[in-house]
Amino acid sequence: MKLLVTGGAGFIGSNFVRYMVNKYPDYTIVNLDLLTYAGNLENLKDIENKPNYKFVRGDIADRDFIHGLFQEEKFDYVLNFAAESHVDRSITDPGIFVQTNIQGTLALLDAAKTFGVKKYLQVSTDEVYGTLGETGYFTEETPLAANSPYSASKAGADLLVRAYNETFGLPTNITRCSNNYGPYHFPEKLIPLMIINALNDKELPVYGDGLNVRDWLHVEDHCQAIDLVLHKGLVGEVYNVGGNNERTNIDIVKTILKQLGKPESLIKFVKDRPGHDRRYAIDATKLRTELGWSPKYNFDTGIEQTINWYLNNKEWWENIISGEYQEYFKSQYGDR
Ligand code: NAD
Ligand code: TDX
Repeated sequence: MKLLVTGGAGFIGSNFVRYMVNKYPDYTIVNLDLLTYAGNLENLKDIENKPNYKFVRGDIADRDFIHGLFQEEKFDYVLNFAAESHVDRSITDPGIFVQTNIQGTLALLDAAKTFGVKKYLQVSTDEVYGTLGETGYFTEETPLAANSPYSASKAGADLLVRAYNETFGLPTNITRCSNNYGPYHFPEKLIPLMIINALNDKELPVYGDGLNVRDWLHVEDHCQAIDLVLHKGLVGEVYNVGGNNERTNIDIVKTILKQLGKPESLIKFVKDRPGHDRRYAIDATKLRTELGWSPKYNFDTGIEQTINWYLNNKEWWENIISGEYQEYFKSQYGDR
């Protein structure tokens, strides 16, 4: 079996590549990544020399390149993780989100249709469903109601995937996951940003009142869910993935400060994110009952391990925050 994993140098993609390379020595895993600011081959140092792993640098939205790659490699499965993934960046520069997330998905779908694959799996997000109030959960039947340019681009991509299944009979699945956390999470996102700022005794910028709720899932549990959907998911179906770990942002920040022994005076409430979704919560019943998925991490131990990972891998994140990312960091939060 030959798998194309796009975006395999990013946070979730690199965790997934590692998981698959180790679990399936007989599969060949081809990691295609453009290495944007978020792509980092350091994430894969421990497996880069494995015989069943190969890296290719390229853009999923480059149609000629993608066509050529499919022609040459004859993939059995395609898993599309590659995306512009940060909501705040989509507010300042939506165009690249349409380019990568929609045009890139279209180029992959066209190549999969032209050359034929056993399955095309699109890694999507719960953000396509919009926002919840105090109660209720997103199911696979919840209407799409994206609120940010990021989630709108992911919803557009999901509809293209659906259309390629309905119109052309391409065997597809879509997974929609809640917020992931764990090792190699890029330091622009809430959990790693807060850990790193706290370690550096810098302010922790909490948007609005800090009471927005996210449903946290350990990245390894997400990888296991994708593996299940790839092998057992019914063609054409959507599967929600979520850990039933709802936490307010301020709770997360306080948990981090407590474990690191840092004072809550570091917390700074800042201007809210425009269009900030209030609450996400996933109903993953379909994945649990139909495919037998069950997450192995409980949030309290998962977050403790994750904080320890950042403590033990200082060099990894110091390299990131001293590079190009620093400029973006400054434009968002000032030179602190
Ligand atoms: P990430 O930003 O850490 O990684 C994205 C990767 O895609 C990077 O390696 C980047 O170099 C690569 N990439 C970007 N543009 C590319 C292009 N044009 N061609 C090839 N590669 C390109 O993102 P992540 O958090 O790992 O998210 C992975 C996927 O999971 C995304 O599709 C995202 O929408 C989805 N998702 C993420 C979360 C989460 O909590 N992080 C939750 C649900 C869904
Ligand atoms: O500095 C911050 N302060 C803050 O209060 C940052 C970066 C975030 N926040 C808040 C905004 C959100 O309510 O924390 C919450 C989480 O924010 P992000 O880490 O930016 O994640 P989110 O916007 O929830 O989106 C993430 O989960 C779904 C991923 O980035 C998406 O790619 C995924 O689809």
